[in-house]
Amino acid sequence: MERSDKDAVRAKLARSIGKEPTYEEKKRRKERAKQRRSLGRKREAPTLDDDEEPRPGRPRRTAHGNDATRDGCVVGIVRASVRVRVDGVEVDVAPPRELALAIGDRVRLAERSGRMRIVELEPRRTRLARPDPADPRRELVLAANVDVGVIVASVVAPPLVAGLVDRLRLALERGGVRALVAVNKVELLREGGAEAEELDALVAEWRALDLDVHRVSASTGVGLEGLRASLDGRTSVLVGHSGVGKSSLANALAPHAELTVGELAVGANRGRHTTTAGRMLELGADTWLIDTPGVRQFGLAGWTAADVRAAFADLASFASDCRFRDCTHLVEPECAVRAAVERGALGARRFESYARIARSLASD
Ligand SMILES: Nc1nc2c(ncn2[C@@H]2O[C@H](COP(=O)(O)OP(=O)(O)OP(=O)(O)O)[C@@H](O)[C@H]2O)c(=O)[nH]1
Ligand SMILES: [Mg+2]
Ligand SMILES: [Zn+2]
Repeated sequence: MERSDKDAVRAKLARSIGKEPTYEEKKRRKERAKQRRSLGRKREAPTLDDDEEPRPGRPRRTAHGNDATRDGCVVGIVRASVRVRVDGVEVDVAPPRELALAIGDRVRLAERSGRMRIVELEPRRTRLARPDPADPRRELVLAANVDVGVIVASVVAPPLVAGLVDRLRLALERGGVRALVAVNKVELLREGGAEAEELDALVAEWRALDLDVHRVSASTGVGLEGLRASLDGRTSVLVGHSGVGKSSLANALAPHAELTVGELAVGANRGRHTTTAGRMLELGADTWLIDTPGVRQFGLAGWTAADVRAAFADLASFASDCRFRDCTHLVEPECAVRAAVERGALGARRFESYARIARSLASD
């Protein structure tokens, strides 16, 4: 390279880091500002908590300016980019600054300065959300626009945490998502053992509450056909504690998925969380599955005591006989719910799971 060339490159670099914008750069910036203004006018400020119900047949908002826009679905999110499926192809785009996206979000893309950018977020039809640990008044959406939430638990390693299943179910149903349970690693159960009996009792309890339960094993394939059938033609999300086998199930269900499972990342300093970002996979025609990172706890911030009472419909059916109309069933005298537990009309475990959640509300 000639010396003068190098000088020219240096001068260009100096300009490009903002010291002295070139004429072209000034023109480009002006153009971008104009696009941002027109975008701001036309967009109906999508937000994280957009509660607007999608209206069937609602006419599409007009495209921005003369740009061609494309509809896509968010299938993956990592810190530096968002993966969007557009017309059957996955593209990586920059995360928009003003929108917090979730896997499953429907977005609109447009070309901006030669790159595809997300310019609009469609209202979410359903959602699985939890409070942001950093700011419990804010919600983090784990998955959007899903039909089914598969609560994955494992019989042993890690042991089944019934309370987490309850909480996930409440959060799913509140977000408009039908919950079902997949109990994984069933091949590890010793037949007739205490754990097997314990599981039978829990499963009976869940089924009595109209919760579909599948006993499965990602390792042996047991029960996968039944689970697969209940996901057919729908979009589903796998949720549950870390290590229960969500990614293993996704791999077993999706023909070409190669998600990382447990062993490979054990020992990493963040503990056992193998999956660190959600991912949407194609299981078949119109059938999609989202794998999510494991949750340790699942807070229900934003829920009132009345919300929780209403969510436990089986308890509520006894509550009309409580002495106090706003009885919490925890401490009040002449409580018909606790009386029902005492005479065996209401499962003690079911009551305990209610009581645990009701007591913990303040600490979420
Ligand atoms: N015995 C047995 N082990 C399983 C089964 N399914 C998964 N595992 C093992 O359980 C461990 C955790 O599996 P993952 O699929 O990574 O669990 P995960 O729920 O995705 O965990 P996170 O990504 O951390 O949330 C791995 O060692 C798997 O091999 C099963 O059906 N039987
Ligand atoms: Mg995983
Ligand atoms: Zn009561």
